[in-house]
Amino acid sequence: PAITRDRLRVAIQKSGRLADPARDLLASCGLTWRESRDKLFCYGESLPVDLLLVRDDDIPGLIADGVCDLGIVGRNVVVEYDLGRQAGGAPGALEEWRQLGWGTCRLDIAINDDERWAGAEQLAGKRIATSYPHTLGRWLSERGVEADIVTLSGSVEIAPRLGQADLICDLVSTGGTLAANNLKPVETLLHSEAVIAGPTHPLEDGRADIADMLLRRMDGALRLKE
Ligand code: PRT
Ligand code: ZN
Repeated sequence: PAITRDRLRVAIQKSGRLADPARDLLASCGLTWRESRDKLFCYGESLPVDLLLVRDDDIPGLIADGVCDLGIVGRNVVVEYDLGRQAGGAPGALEEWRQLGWGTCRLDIAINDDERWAGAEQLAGKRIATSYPHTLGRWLSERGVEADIVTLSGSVEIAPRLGQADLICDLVSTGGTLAANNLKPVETLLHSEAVIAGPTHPLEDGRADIADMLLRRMDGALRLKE
């Protein structure tokens, strides 16, 4: 069913690493908004653009379901979501409409720092803890390696010490957390940054023009920062 709306709805992270930069970017596009009491929905005052403040993991699904039109979210979350859909036989639903250049990190394989790394083949039969089972699964299958993926929603870095896994696949920025857990990165599966995620199809009704205007302003704001 076609959803008709004359206002654009943008999903951003409610709190966390991407929350403040996302708000700053929208503010630099001239958007002002009123926060509702539940702080979930923000009505845009200066432009017909409303915000939904959610957990980052919920952003891809909100766009895929047409509840939101665009989202500001890490590529890692977008890729994992679309690979999960494809694993279930559905087509991918999301595209990167813009790359924002911040929120950068890598999705890395990390092993105990006293172990030698000889390549992906050595992962055969190993237990790998991760919050990114689909992204890891694709990487392993591209290399013909069969390993046991242990999906954890958090605290992935301590899984080897707890005996839950032999090694991990997790996000890394400075590498400090890996080092503190006696782990070292050995392979990078994905280079990530914050992106504007949108549907694979163009927006309909008045939302297409609003999105064009917002993205033009964003491009200007991003260029000014360079
Ligand atoms: O509550 P909600 O679900 O919305 O938030 P969240 O806890 O899932 O996400 P959040 O706020 O931690 O991260 C949001 C996004 O920021 C991620 O999806 C990435 O796109 C991006 N990002 C950038 C990172 C990091 N850098 C990062 N370092 N996300 C997580 N980390 C973790 C890393 O895994 C490690 O555990 O931060 C820790 C510190 O990293 P080091 O390498 O600097 O020690
Ligand atoms: Zn999250």
